[in-house]
Amino acid sequence: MREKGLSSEQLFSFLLAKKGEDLDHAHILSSMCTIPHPVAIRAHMEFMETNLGDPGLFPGTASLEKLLIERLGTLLHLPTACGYATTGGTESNIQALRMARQIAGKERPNVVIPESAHFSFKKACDILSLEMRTVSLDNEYRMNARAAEEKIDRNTCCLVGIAGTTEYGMVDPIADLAGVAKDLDIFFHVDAAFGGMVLPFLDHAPAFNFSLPGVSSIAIDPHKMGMSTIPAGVLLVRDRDALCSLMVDTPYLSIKQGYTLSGTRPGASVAGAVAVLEYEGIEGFRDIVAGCMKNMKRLTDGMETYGIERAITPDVNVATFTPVKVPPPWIVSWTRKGHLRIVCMPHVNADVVEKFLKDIGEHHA
Ligand code: 0PR
Repeated sequence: MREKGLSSEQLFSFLLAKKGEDLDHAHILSSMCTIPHPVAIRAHMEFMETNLGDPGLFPGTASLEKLLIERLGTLLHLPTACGYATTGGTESNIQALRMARQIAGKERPNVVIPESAHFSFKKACDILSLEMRTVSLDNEYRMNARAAEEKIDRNTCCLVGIAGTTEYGMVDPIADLAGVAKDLDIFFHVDAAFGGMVLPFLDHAPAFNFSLPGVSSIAIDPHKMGMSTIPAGVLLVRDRDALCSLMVDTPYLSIKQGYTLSGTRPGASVAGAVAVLEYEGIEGFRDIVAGCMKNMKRLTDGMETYGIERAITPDVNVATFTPVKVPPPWIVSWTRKGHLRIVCMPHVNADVVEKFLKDIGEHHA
């Protein structure tokens, strides 16, 4: 540390210069995060000092977390769902697998997950010493329920399905998988970290939520399509006993037991997440999601007029294409199979799409 501190002027000129080195969202087409909603930013600022790790000190903020769980549980067809606000999909997925492992109590537990699963499952399996069994995908990048069933044995503690895959935006056949899990009495976790805030607002979305009796838990992230501030994830659980299998004693806190992974936890981004839900409502989110889908369609049509074909027609707003050179300053990403990937987040608006298409047109010709 410095012996003598900086003046606030020096300090902020240093900090803002660093911020200036960051890339501009106007050209970021690769991210599953977006510019936070103005009400999320305002709410976040109001709740800076709150710590949900000691909720007895912040009962008002804690009740906002409860409201967040209730709102998202209701959105996913289980108003009585329990759960808590995590730091994002990674923590939700780790905790879901931890729950499944606790409940099953197997000596050599394994989990069955699709090849398309986010790398957070690899982390979860490493931490929890779980054998990870991956199921290959069909030609539409979805996991087949029969193929998943073949990998399940008496040591399987969890089956995982993805509702909105990171790379291709596909939804696994969640209803079929839920049926398999129900028949075999296996914990079934749905990773809807991305798709959870998209699918409920689409007209013809595949089933993926708690309306399917076999679904045990769902990860859904306000800091992705929920337009909240980072970090804001949510883990929703059907059965309170399952969640309570994660309980540890927290003797000197205002609550005597806790099931969260983090200790100190931000209330600010929880307030941010609630703010967006309350401000936009179902109507607002329908418009936001419809806008993203419309922009993705325009992008896809535009690319195809240049002969750049889509890799697949996605279920949510993740567009993928046959590879093509992309000029700077555009930031895109590439799937493991080498497809060009563009996530049509709210900041990738109609204007951005037109500018991108114009640049691609000039370079591709
Ligand atoms: N599950 C799914 C389906 C995901 O897509 C992601 C992240 C996670 C879980 C993990 O969520 P957290 O990152 O919140 O723990 N998907 C993006 C990815 O890894 C996250 C991301 C966001 C990446 C913004 C880049 C970026 O700029 O690709």
